[in-house]
Amino acid sequence: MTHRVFFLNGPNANLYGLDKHGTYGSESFASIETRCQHHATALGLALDFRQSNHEGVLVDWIQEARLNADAIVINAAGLTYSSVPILDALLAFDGPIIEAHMSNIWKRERFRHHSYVSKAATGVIAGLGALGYELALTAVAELLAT
Ligand code: DHK
Repeated sequence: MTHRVFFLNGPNANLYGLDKHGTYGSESFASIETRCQHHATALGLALDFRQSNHEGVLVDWIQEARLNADAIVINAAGLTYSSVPILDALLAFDGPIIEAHMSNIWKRERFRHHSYVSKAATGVIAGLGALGYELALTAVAELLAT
């Protein structure tokens, strides 16, 4: 059976590679998605990779995952530190949840040190850029296989 994974990306993730400070590296969001799709295929996962700048859309997708996904990888971006609605939606999901961040959020400003998403996450990966996204998919494949 092919496991289905929702990889949900929050506000401004579509700007990766375009940020003049280079916080998230030089790789474009489209290229990161391509990497993740290739890696998911190699792992035998069906990947649904999505991005929205809107909190309610992300909540709707997390609720949709209850019916249409076996696991969630989520980078809620700036909403990580504020969104109780995203936390509540994640808490209603039964499968593994990996919280992923491109940057090492604990090396950055204090306001990025408290994650609501972490309260629902099975595991957290941060600071490894797009490699971390691939590792998140590897983790999901392992967790779903056991
Ligand atoms: C991405 C963002 O857009 C920020 O708001 C977060 C996260 C960190 C990341 O590292 O992927 O603070």
